[in-house]
Amino acid sequence: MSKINLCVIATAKYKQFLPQFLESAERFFLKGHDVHYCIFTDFLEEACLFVLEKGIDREVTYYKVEHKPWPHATIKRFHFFLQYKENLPQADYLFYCDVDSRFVAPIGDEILGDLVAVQHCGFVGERGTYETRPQSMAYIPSNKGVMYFGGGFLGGENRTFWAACRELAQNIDIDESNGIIAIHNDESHWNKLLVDFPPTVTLSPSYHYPETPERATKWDRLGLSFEPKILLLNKDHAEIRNA
Ligand code: UD2
Repeated sequence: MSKINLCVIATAKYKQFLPQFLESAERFFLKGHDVHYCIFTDFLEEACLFVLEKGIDREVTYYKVEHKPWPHATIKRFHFFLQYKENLPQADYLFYCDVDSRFVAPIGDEILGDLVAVQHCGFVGERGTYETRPQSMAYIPSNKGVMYFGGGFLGGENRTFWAACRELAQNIDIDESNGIIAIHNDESHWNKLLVDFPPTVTLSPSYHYPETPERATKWDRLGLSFEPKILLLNKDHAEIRNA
């Protein structure tokens, strides 16, 4: 049995996803392992109530972070983790998952590895939309990069996870000091890191599966099909980010 920290960020309107996220993690995420939910949120009391109401059995710890307009909550994710590194439970592996996700089938030992990434559902068979501006630390030249990874689920073994967080936070800070935000925020930096340090575990789009599988039409054309394991929930981007 391994000790696992599952990190999730839920600020402002995204808190509405927390109950279903935790409920589904209880049912499907690494059953048989010692999983601790680490919730980064801007409103501790409200978040705690959600959990009490839903009767989550596994350990939960809350870490207070400031909410700022989009894309702060996502692009600062590695900063949030590092800010509380010493307060997080000791773990063998750490994972991050978007809160607007739902685990819909058993997620097991296949996700345990040194550096874990998931292939983006929308870019199967394509190179994806990397950052193309050389001024950005997330820049990937046209002769590099073969697969596009989603930012919605990532993780790794303790030391590797923290080394990656430090590298990513530093690169995001450098961009910020140069007035640059990478095209897909944290996801662009994550993809750049994976060009330099390829993942040891590459998860299929089963772990990045759109709730409305329109994007999956490409899969049909390629003769591919995947079973959903992590569902990416539909949302009204403009409405939910308006906080
Ligand atoms: C993609 C990635 C996401 C991130 C983002 C970068 C997937 C499934 N998702 O999704 O991980 O890399 O692109 O642009 O690959 N959040 C809050 N409060 C807010 C806003 C965001 O808590 O006000 C958190 C929340 O956990 C959310 C996550 O940040 O799930 C990412 O935001 P998103 O889901 O809106 O990002 P999206 O759909 O662009």
